[in-house]
Amino acid sequence: AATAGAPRGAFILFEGVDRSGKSTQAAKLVEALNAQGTRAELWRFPDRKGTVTGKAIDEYLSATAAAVSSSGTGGTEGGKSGAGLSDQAIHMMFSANRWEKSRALLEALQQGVTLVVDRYAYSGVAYTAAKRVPGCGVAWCKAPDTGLPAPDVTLWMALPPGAAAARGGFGGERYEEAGFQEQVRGVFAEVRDSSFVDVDASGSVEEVHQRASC
Ligand code: NYM
Ligand code: MG
Repeated sequence: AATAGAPRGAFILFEGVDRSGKSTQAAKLVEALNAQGTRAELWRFPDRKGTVTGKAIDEYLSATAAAVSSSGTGGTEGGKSGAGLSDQAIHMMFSANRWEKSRALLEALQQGVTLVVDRYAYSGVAYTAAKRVPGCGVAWCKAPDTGLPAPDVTLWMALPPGAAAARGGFGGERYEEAGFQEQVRGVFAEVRDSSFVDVDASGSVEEVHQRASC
């Protein structure tokens, strides 16, 4: 039940390409909010652990190229059936992953908890549309997320082209490739809406934190 009289928490979203500093900044923002007495929690999507879809998504993202091609011929890679999912199927999985958490997300907000969320539906659209699969344009990509709770603000981690890749540390997951990341950035630019606020994501962790928390 909602805490009587508690003001609704804020839904603060971080979006950006891989290696733009979202996870670091989201964690720091939660820490700062809690330190100033605002109840805040860090959530992230994909939620790989607390969901039915999380395991398939994790298998898909971590699959090697070899595992992907063998699953394409019907192999299941030791039961890792997420590895060879089609572009359409994995898109639905990412969306379903958000829907799995949507009720709990609304309940937390209603109870006055501020949620700082690391990626959400904009990532869903950007990464799939960036693949340029025929029939899977932006409108198609947005459809399954229609009706999800919307963020109050989306902090866009703004970096010049190539800067995120130059930071290095791509972990070898699917999508972590500089050329593809630039396509992803392009779709983000196309789908940004009035919830977006640009945060200059260059410079030190502390500098970006100051910008993200004002
Ligand atoms: N990703 C994330 C998608 O492709 N679709 C989605 O809906 C979401 C939320 O998952 N490279 C991709 C973007 C990332 C990857 O996320 C894993 P993270 O935040 O890098 O762990
Ligand atoms: Mg990543």
